Amino acid sequence: APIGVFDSGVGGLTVAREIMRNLPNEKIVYFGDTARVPYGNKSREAVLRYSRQIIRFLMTQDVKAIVVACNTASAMALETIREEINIPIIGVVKPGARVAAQVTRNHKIGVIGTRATINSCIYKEFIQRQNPEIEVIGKACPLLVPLVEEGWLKDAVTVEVARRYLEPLLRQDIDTLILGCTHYPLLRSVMRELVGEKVRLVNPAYETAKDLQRLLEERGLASPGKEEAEFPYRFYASDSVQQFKDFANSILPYDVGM
Ligand code: DGN
Repeated sequence: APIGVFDSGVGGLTVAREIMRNLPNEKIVYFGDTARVPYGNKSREAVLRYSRQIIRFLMTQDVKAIVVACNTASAMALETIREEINIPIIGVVKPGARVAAQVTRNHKIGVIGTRATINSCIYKEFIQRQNPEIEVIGKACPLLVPLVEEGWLKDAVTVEVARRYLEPLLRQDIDTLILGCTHYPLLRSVMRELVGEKVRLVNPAYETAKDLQRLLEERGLASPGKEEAEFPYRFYASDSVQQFKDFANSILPYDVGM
């Protein structure tokens, strides 16, 4: 059975990509809610309703586990939904928060994400549950998502926007920065340049793939291998399929079909 992965749009492909790299035996059904993106400025009720609808769809695809690839949906809907379904479900927030709490030395962690993710304070909550001494400084960076979707991954404009957002975090001397939005791992090199070598960058997409791997192994759900003949990944989008395809093909190493 495949893993169900969903996001508000194309961004969650960064999570799908980490699952493909780290769990090459697993099949994936990906759903991007391109009709209703962005989730970052929607209410909790709306994000919960959308997430439930998508999960219902993924269940019809016989998925064995679900990954909420969207930080915003993980922040606003995951804990409620977990109670409602009978297969394992994980989000991207907890894995990223756990690793950040482990790697920080000076106990000052910066988190960037959508406004909804930052306002929910969920990263802070998870981090301080592990260590209440850690200071967590959040910064919403809403302009970065459209820049990434425009493909301006190394553009001077993107660098300048990111610099403005990161300045207050760097002034507070963070030693760890969580890339708390699906799109930000694609800005890794820009971020690296801006924060310098001393700040640890935490990529929740990668940490989530690792957590998924552990979870599948623990529950005896890991796939031993996949049949070669069949393309193991299926993609669905609720609108703008061509744009979805273009973006997907720009970040994944093969044609997504659809
Ligand atoms: N996928 C969203 C997130 O990770 O928070 C970003 C895009 C959006 O819905 N605003």
